[in-house]
Amino acid sequence: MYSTREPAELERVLLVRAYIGNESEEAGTTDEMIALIQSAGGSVVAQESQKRKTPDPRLFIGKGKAEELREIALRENTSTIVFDHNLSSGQVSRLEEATNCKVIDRTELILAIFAEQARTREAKIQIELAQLQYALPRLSGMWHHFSRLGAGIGTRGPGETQLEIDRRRARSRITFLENRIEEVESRWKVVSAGRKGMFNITIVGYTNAGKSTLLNTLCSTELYTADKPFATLDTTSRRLILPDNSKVLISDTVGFIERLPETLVASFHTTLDVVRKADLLLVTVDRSSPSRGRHIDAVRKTLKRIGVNESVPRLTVWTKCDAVDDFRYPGSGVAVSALSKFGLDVLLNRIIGYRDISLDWFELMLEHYDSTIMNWLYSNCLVRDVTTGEDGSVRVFAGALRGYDSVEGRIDGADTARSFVRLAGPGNSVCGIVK
Ligand SMILES: Nc1nc2c(ncn2[C@@H]2O[C@H](COP(=O)(O)OP(=O)(O)O)[C@@H](O)[C@H]2O)c(=O)[nH]1
Ligand SMILES: [Mg+2]
Repeated sequence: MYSTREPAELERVLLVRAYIGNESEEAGTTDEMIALIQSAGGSVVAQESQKRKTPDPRLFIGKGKAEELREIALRENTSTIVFDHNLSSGQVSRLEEATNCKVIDRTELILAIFAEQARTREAKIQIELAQLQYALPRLSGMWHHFSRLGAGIGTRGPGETQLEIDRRRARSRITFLENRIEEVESRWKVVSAGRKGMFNITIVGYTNAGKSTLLNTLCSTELYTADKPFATLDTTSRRLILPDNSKVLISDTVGFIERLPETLVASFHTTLDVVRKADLLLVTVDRSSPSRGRHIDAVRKTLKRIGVNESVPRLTVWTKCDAVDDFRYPGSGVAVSALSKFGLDVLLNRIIGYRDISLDWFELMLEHYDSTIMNWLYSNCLVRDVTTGEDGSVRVFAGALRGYDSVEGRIDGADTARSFVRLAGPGNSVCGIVK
């Protein structure tokens, strides 16, 4: 279901999880790991867990357990063990020694999926950088790791060339990639300057929440969607026409996951800029997933980790409501189904509400219809109403997209401008007279 490879090609995997202290298995976490492993081209043939007070500094799990894993791997005919934890390089090599298997930790697994999914140049640069930075302190361990086992999960991307590169070459490749990312960033700055005049919405959420499908349905586009983690690694922005005929920009980006690797957060800094710079975040939550509580928590933590300001408005969008039997209207947020189109009108109207309160509303009186000023207003403001008086004077009711200063600067010295009044909001109440 998650992988496009034939089952025979899937790498047989033994999945290991340790529960530390009073941790216990949370609903959905094992299914998620199975889905991640399938996305990376593996198939879980056996699972093991261990309860421990603290992780063992040498092996993470106990020595006895490691020996047991070696036997299970032999019996199940697998030579790959995936840990649902982040391990130190020392732990990985000692575990490989003890189990005679290739050992992959959570970060390496997620990096492998990203490498597999990367399509654009930007995504490929960012993922290669993340993989190299992760591999650098582990290079000695990896030499033996790759030379012994050849192809498989985690060997795509820089892994293939790891054999012949030494640390120095890895470092110079990192510098090269960092420079490329800077180039991408400067190009992005131009793009984001263009976004300033528009209300920017970014769809965020757990991986597989239905973000790309929502954007496709709203904008009638055909972005790639799939029932697998991390189908999207890039940011795509589209114009969305609202029911009042105004336009906003809406962006879809990479999904989040619990314990998103640090190296990915750092490398995908540019991609994630669209989240930090948004005027409104649509926080999608798969209403049909039994793990939705955990997902909400992971998304909240990730937004904090990537430095999203608390002041950016967030609207919860409950997705896939068609797939829920006992559906009750949620207390807050909007319930939608991209499939049946249920709730999309409510969502669009809520977006209008958020957009409207973000604008600087004003009333401008012109001596007569001044087409130069009017054209400027139409491209820099949301013009809601234009009325012409008996004397030919024109009253414009609009919201500034780039602040009052931009409008005041434009009409300053213009002969036709008779008065300019700042309003408290789209509701017309005056908050100060400027001109
Ligand atoms: N039943 C149902 N499935 C949906 C809906 N929206 C998305 N999906 C499915 O959920 C999976 C993930 O969707 P996608 O948009 O790729 O998720 P993303 O990772 O958040 O971008 C796909 O298999 C979609 O077909 C919906 O409204 N209803
Ligand atoms: Mg997507």
